[in-house]
Amino acid sequence: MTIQNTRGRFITLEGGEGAGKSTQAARLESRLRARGFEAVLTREPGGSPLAEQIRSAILSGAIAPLGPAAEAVMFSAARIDHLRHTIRPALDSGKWVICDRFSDSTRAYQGALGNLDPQFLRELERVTVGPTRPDLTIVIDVPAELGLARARARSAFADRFEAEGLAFHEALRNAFLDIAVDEPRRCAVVDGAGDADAVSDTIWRIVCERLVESPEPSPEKKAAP
Ligand code: Z5A
Repeated sequence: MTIQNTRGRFITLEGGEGAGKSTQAARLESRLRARGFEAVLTREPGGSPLAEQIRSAILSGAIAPLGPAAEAVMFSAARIDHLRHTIRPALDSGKWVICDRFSDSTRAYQGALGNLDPQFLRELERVTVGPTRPDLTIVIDVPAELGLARARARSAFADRFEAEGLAFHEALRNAFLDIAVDEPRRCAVVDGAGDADAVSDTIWRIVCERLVESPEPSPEKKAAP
């Protein structure tokens, strides 16, 4: 199978808690590397030294009392540093970037669930991300109960968002599915409830199909937000 590699590709993985994003991001990176592609695996919030410091502040819950607008600004500040120091340099040198969460998480967590003004979020995303939009976003979809059970089995400690109740996580799931419906050329929804090998095979098939046969940026990417 031939994958065009004239420039770096930017793939993001999104979804609720315990969907399997980190597991699948690592597998995708391995598959790309095994085929000779240079790939960078990174995450949000974080992915650069300053962004990792901001991550600690947000996930500790220290920012939460300031409300969702302040959290959105903090995630965006981390994203600006991450884009500047990690994502753009990698893409510019022809590497593939696999990012565990990106701006759709701000849209879902702070936007949909925080009830922020959509115009404010669109403008924040525009100044934060600029033209560096994902070529492909994999939304890993699992029932909220399953995702939470996986997250809790992995760690007894619940961070800022894991501590929210089931209704929050069901609404979160719907927010990610809505994003995928709005931008079908950029997004692909993958059922994450199966075993990790099967999910990985599905993601790999989508990456090959979308990035081999449609090497140009999608219309949504050119136009958004
Ligand atoms: N956040 C935000 O609000 N706004 C933003 O703009 C951004 C983020 C960027 C970051 O937390 C938090 O920040 C996040 C959103 C918010 N909310 N929380 N909490 P994080 O980085 O610490 O964690 P996360 O991004 O939410 O990921 P996660 O919940 O840790 O899960 P995951 O990456 O989707 O899953 P995983 O680590 O790959 O797997 C979880 C467990 O399930 C693990 O034990 C695996 O071995 C197991 N697993 C994975 N796949 C399978 C399958 N297929 N079958 C069975 N078991 C599996």
